[in-house]
Amino acid sequence: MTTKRDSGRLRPAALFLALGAFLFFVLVLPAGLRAAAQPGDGNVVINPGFESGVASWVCKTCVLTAGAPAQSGAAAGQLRTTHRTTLAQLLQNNLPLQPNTQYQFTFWARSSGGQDLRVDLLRPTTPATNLGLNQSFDVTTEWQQFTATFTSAGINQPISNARLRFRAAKGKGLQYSIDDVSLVATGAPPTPTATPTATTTPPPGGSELLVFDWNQLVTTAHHGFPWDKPPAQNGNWVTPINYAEGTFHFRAELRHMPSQKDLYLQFCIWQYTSELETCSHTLPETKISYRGNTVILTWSEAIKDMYLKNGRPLVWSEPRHRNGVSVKNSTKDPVSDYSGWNWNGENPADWYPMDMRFTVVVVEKGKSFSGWDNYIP
Ligand SMILES: [Ca+2]
Repeated sequence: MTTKRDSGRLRPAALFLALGAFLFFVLVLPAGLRAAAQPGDGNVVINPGFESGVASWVCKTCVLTAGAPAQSGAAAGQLRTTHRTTLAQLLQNNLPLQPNTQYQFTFWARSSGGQDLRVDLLRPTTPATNLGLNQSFDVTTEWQQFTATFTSAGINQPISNARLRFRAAKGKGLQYSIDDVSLVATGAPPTPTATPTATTTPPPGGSELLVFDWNQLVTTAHHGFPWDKPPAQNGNWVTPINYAEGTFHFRAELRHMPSQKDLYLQFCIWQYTSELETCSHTLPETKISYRGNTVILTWSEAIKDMYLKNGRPLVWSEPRHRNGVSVKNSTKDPVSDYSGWNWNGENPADWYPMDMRFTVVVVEKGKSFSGWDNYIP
């Protein structure tokens, strides 16, 4: 039914496969293809090398095609300006961005007459907010790689609607080639602001605990299991307050992911490493249908009703090992490369980075929940 296999342990077979894949990438694939073929390297730009045509890119006052000459792979973005005075713009919208985080931005470009490019990153509000990048690059007739390092600015929480914008020089019929666009966080995002307990107003009677509050990107480096080890709330849940027979309240806020999917976010707690495991159920009403806009879903489940691995309950008076979320696809298989799952047939680049907030509150046995307003400002 739920997490069938031990999700925390990498089996020898999986290690062997991973090593094989690594050697394949390093020894067999030529360097040009390698750059284009690595999904999930933390790059938040979709279709960064124009190998999927012009998908996810928008051209204003210009014509955009994908084709030769390419810096890597089979294609680059080929942009031709179409107006004498209005600057052409190449855009990618709805990028996730963390606040106050160091990013590295790189791309390859050339232009037919050595005309330059200006690149900025903005939030398309009215007025627009610059997000820390606004720079002109000295493009020439030869392919060159350009790099800018910046710290994201102008926001104080993660957003999923950043806009990357290339602006061409003035002139009609200018020809640019752009390839391998990359925007990668190189610094750790700030600690989620809503860390358990400290900033939260205690509810009447003190019968609730903020158990888990993931509020950042989930990348392939999380292997489909963003978790918290050891758990933030790791005390005795039997006495003096009986949370063990209480209820978990879940709130999922999925802000952005690279493609439109139906999915489930399942909350699990593991104990004694992975010997004991309990998980919320992936019921039809907990299905999240991401169609490009933020989805917020709340639900609850009594702890005693949750799935138990091998039917064995956790020992709630003792500390737990970790808790976290299992990202599952529409057939309820983990989108993970742990345990030899190999992403269960999914392309990890369609899933990660996933910008989400997942919050869990436990309510004492017999008490009612004070509501999400106490936790989500
Ligand atoms: Ca390319």
